[in-house]
Amino acid sequence: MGNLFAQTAMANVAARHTTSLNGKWQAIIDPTDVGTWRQVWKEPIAQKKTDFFEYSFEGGPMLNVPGDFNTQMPELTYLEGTVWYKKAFQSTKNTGKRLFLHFGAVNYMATVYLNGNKIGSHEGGFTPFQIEITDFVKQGDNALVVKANNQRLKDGIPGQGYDWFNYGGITRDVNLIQTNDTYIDDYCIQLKKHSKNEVAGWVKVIGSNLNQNVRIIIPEMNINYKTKTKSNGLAEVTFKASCKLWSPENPTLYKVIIQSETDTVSDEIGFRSIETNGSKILLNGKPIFFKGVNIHEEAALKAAKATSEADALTLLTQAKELGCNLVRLAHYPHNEYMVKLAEKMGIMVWDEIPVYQNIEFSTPGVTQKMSLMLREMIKRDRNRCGVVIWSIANETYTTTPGRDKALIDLSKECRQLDSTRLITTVTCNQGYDKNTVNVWDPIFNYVDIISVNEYIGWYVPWQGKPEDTKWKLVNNDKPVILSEFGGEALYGNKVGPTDEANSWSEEYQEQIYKDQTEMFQHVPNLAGLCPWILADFRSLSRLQPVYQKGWNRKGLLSDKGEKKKAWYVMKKYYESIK
Ligand code: GCB
Repeated sequence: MGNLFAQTAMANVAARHTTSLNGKWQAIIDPTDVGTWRQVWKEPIAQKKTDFFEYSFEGGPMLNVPGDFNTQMPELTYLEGTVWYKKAFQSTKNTGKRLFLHFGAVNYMATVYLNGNKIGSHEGGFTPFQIEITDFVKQGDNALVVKANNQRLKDGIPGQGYDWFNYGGITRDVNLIQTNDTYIDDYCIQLKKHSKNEVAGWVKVIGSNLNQNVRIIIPEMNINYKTKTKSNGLAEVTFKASCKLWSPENPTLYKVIIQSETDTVSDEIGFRSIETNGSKILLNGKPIFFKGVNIHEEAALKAAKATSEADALTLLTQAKELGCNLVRLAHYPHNEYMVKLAEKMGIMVWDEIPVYQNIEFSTPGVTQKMSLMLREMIKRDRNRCGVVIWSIANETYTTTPGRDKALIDLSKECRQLDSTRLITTVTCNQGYDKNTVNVWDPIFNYVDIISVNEYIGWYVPWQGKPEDTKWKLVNNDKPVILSEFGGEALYGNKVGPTDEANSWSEEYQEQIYKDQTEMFQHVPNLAGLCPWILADFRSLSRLQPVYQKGWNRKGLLSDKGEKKKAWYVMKKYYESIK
């Protein structure tokens, strides 16, 4: 069946007619990927007495889906390679219906086989994809095999080096989705840019009946809006709506029913406006300061990939307790539970794709991957009013060939896909000239927010008194977010002089935060903060054998959820901002 690629997943899987394929899957552990030439997905059956096969799903280990494979068996801890997964499922052929396989995410490369045939593949560990199986599925028993490979690739996104744990496998939910022949693939229902009472969007149907009447029903607002698709299946949506605006204080969501003649999808949507005015960020027309925190998709206390709504609740409750009104979901799109729950809890979301540090921008195919990941993320989250920022990259370098053009093009594509949210890119290219921080990267001319990672007091020593630090900006007319700052400390560690970085002491980290809060007062255009990071997280690049032990210890919380001294500094600072 050749080199088939998966499709970008339809929006809002939770509202579809689904059958979950979560649970125990059979597995073949294949670190050297021999299964590819042995073609394990064919699952041959011995015909003669002399036949034998050196592989089988039967009698092998079982893995939980969703879940990373690394934390499910000790021998998989450091695996960056192939695991084959198998799930048998029953299906009934329904005339006039279509069937899709939907994966929330598989890290990093997924190759999917059904009943012995390859049906699709997908690259990228943090975004959903779907494969239509209407024509491949059999009445009765079906065998689904997925090759999940989390090998790091030079031309991957992210590339080979990154400071988080490379959790592999089928890390998010798997569902079968049944639709009618023509179904609602995607929609966008949100306030028009700069408006607080006008909805502007669209609905897209896919299938053989592209000419359809479409309705948007919002019972609580007494809205029953009618529109029609054009011959391309796209219906424009525009109507007045007097709604309670969504905000962290009042995270109002409305039930919104999107209905075509052949499909209905129900969502909970909030309405708010987000924009900048000079150096200010305005939510619903009023200046807002982003009290943020960085979070990795790692389950608190479990040292494993976060996979469930309960995991999301724990992380977001911690962020709330710190006083946050925003979470930066670093450095890749987190699972949908996280985004939806944040919105319900009144926490704004910064969504980001894993264009991280040393990306091979000029290697053929790389910019296409970036753009696909961006489209997959936006398609999944565009109806989440909680998402206020799309971030297209973290810590890229002007010296990397092709970087400027790639990011400029991506920022334009992002704006074209969604002109309502704020777009940013994060850099750490600033210069330090005595006590002046010089933010010079011209890439900021193409985005709405200047986001700077500075680790003054940790990677970069203070050059004078924190409050005397001066900042020079490449563009004075844009808001600034300090998107990362902090330092490492092992919770409870009492060894060594606390005024030395090498002590890994809470006191040293606490002092960094105290100095930082002094400096914040003097950062021009400061509109938000995201300390690095909510909690200690696993990272194989952290080799210090006594204090780090494979963990990045910059958490305000330990990996056990204990509050370090710096937590209280940051919390107090957020409390002081009204
Ligand atoms: C950074 C990166 C982040 C790292 C962090 C660190 O600048 O954006 O991914 O984990 O620094 O701890 O060094």
